[in-house]
Amino acid sequence: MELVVTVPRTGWAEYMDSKGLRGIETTDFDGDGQSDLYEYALFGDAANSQILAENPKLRFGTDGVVHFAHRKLTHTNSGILYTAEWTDNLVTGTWIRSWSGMTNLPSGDPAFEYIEYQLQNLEEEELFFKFYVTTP
Ligand SMILES: [Ca+2]
Repeated sequence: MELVVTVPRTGWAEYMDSKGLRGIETTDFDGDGQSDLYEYALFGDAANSQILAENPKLRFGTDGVVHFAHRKLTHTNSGILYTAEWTDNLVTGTWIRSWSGMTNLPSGDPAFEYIEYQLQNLEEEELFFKFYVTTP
């Protein structure tokens, strides 16, 4: 008896095939300064240097709430992990993944949504944000 286990392909694997990419996350196939993985994860085109990924957006609301938003693939098995962190001190602070709130918003493209994180009631004079996309 032979047992064959088929692992479902991720959206990242499908994307690499469709674009003719080499499958190395840090490769910049089209030479535009953005990695193939970053472009796939954030609405860019890894095979077209004219279509760059969309960087996260930071907005300070008049209500004192800080909004940090990024695009996120809606693919159920995208093969991408999105991590957003903040700290109030780059020397002595720790990077925090806990936010006051998080909202899913439509992006206008069915392949993506926006994830918006909120921070409120903070007394800090400075805030720093770190964002990265990785494979699991
Ligand atoms: Ca690129």
